[in-house]
Amino acid sequence: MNSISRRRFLKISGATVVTAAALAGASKTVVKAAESYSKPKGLQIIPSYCDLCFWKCGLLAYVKDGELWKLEGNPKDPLSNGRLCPRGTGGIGAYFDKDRLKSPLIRKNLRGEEKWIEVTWDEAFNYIADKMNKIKGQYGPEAMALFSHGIGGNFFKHLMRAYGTPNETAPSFAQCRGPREVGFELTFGDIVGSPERTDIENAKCIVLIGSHLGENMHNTQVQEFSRAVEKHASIIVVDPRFSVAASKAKYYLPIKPGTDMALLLAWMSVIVNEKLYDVEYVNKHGFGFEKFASEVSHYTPEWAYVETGIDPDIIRETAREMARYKPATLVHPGRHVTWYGDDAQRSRAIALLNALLGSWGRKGGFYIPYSFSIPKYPYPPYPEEKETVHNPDNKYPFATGEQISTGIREATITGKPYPIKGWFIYGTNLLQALPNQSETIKAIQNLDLMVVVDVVPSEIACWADVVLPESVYLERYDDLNASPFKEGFVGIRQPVIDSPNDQKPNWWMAKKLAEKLGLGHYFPWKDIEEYLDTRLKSAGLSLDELKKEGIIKGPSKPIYLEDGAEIEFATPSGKIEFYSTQLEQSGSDPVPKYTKHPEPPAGYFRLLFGRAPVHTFSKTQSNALLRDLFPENELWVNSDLAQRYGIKTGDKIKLKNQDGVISDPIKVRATERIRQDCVYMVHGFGQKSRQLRSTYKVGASDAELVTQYKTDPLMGGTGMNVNFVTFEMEV
Ligand SMILES: Nc1nc2c(c(=O)[nH]1)N[C@H]1C(S)=C(S)[C@@H](COP(=O)(O)OP(=O)(O)OC[C@H]3O[C@@H](n4cnc5c(=O)[nH]c(N)nc54)[C@H](O)[C@@H]3O)O[C@H]1N2
Ligand SMILES: Nc1nc2c(c(=O)[nH]1)N[C@H]1C(S)=C(S)[C@@H](COP(=O)(O)OP(=O)(O)OC[C@H]3O[C@@H](n4cnc5c(=O)[nH]c(N)nc54)[C@H](O)[C@@H]3O)O[C@H]1N2
Ligand code: SF4
Ligand SMILES: [Mo]
Repeated sequence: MNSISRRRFLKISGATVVTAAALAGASKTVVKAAESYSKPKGLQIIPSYCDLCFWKCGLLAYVKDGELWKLEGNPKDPLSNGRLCPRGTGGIGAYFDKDRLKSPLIRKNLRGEEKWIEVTWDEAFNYIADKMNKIKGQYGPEAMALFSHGIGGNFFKHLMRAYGTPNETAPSFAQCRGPREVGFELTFGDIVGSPERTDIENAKCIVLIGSHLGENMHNTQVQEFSRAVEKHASIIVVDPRFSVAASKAKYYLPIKPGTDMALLLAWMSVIVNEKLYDVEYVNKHGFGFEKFASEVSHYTPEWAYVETGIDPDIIRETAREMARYKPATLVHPGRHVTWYGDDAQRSRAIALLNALLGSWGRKGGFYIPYSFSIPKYPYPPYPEEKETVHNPDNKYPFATGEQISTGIREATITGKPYPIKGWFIYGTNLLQALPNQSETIKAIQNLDLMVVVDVVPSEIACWADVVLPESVYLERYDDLNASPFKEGFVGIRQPVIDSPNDQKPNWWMAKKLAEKLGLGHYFPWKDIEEYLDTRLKSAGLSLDELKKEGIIKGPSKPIYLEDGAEIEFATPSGKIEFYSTQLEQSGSDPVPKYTKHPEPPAGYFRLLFGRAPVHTFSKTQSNALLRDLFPENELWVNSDLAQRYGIKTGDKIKLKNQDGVISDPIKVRATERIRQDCVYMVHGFGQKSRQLRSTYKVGASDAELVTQYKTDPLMGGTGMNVNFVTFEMEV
């Protein structure tokens, strides 16, 4: 098969552009307020960066006679390389979204009833400031917690620190890449980070363990993957589902879900026992190799076969294939790795496999990233803070500075170690993103204040006391983007069009609220241009130039060891820890071990979920351009299984999980491309906000069915692939 690749990638983007233009044409009736602005004549091309996901690709917005026309990649931007992904191209739909929030709202009746009173910004800020002052007086400032995802949260993070709370978190860590960062840090003394430091383009062998690149559409990675495919890189895909990436693979390993650790251990045993590892690299940089080798050498491919269902000969062959191309073999670390609760150890096993192949710091493996260093704004010091509540008694010994979101939720429910009475939520849909919705709702019911800043009436906004409507990314400035990458650069987000109604940007809200709270001196700048100008000047750069170009590049540096890049292993031994004394001291396994995970009971199937190329989590379903391309999610069911149950493609069924939760109806997609012990759906659908008319109960919600989760004992991440569902036929 030859699906994705550059051609398909372009085809999808192309289709989106056409629809975008059509929608822009039909827009005049939608955006009434915009008519009153005096629109500039002619074509303007304004650079900015995308926010359809958090990758921050540089874009060029084409505005014709004052109307948004189209979005393209900024050729100067190293992340987009001049091309946006299909979601980014469809970003115009966020501006035209008919369900957008238009003015601040205050709750009228009970939480979750979705009855609102429209208020002015001043009224909204007075209400919030009054409640925040009361919370501070009664419980202390630490009783407020901030949940935020995306760069737009920066000014609220600053506000909350100024107010005096240390509690700040996001589901994009402990429900996403957290375990990976901990597993890699324990091994190499450094995290993978975002954008991932994966040199996909130069890899000669790429191993994808569940990372479904091509459906998971992080632009740079997908472009690099297409180029690697064109250069005939050897691709090994491990996935219970025949993903788009699997269709590019030389080896496809349809693993039994939850058994990847067995495969990883067997691969390492083959590489160690056959002495296929990078001996020089391991001798030079490794610590505790002998102890590690003697532990892993017992895991034979025959043993792993029983766990994983993968033929032992294929395990040997793929291990040798990886070794053949070392160090240009990239065992991709994945991103959404919160699967089974032993995820930090599984990620550590992936790190160790890469260490054996010598790929950390090497071309075609993991490069050494750097960013353009732009000094922070010189703010006054923050007040002294209490300890956070996310990890009481250091229960999770390797929890990081990125706090555990479910830990903050737990403290909100129990009031321990101290009460949390206010949630400020920016750009994160906690009902879709956190496991076990009923715990989230229980926590919400304990709050004295809940504020949601969003662009649409999302599911989480339904539960808020105050909803603040934000301008979409095309209408606002945000903080500078200086992501760590293969080259240093700084990118700007700037408005390309006015907000159609009374929406405001985050920086404005944070500053105004600070003033109401008597914290105005923490926002000494007049407006964000002054803030950006100050930061850029201190790096010797010009705001005017950045506004014109969108991107300014910094001085270049080598990024591979072989080119003279410096690498530091910030582990206790100063080396790559094949054997981890830190883990040993904490009473955990110093070398990863295999844990068997419970299997679905008879008549039940493991619920798996992932991404569609044209949607981001739960945030793009109401975007008409993207909805056009992928209106609702489907349930992947193995064809034989479907036949046994008498269901076929196109039928609508409901799912019931092990706790009796029943989903909304979802269309069946009977396919050979998935194992019989699991079913699969795209995340983000089945939303329950009535005001979000275009998405209300469209498709089914995986989040609703994730009532069980397994917490990672090392770092507190929540494994969510541990739910089982059965089919409910009558719809
Ligand atoms: N289009 C689009 N792209 C995105 C995003 C988006 O919302 N939309 N979100 C971005 C973000 S933040 C993240 S974290 C990533 C997530 O993307 P990834 O990190 O690639 O993926 P996951 O969601 O963990 O994995 C889903 C894949 O894992 C497989 N899988 C499930 N269980 C197992 C198992 O036990 N073993 C193995 N080997 N495979 C398994 C599923 O069949 C599926 O193919 O995507 C990023 N890219
Ligand atoms: N069941 C389940 N849970 C998951 C996942 C899964 O696949 N399945 N994936 C996990 C992963 S990998 C991640 S990273 C997290 C992601 O979790 P979240 O970060 O919570 O992502 P979304 O669900 O897309 O929520 C984004 C919210 O921001 C709003 N929004 C969009 N644009 C703007 C804007 O410009 N300004 C403001 N203020 N708001 C905006 C959207 O309307 C939406 O309400 O979820 C995790 N949780
Ligand atoms: S990957 Fe796509 S959606 Fe994400 S920032 Fe880049 S273009 Fe936008
Ligand atoms: Mo994520």
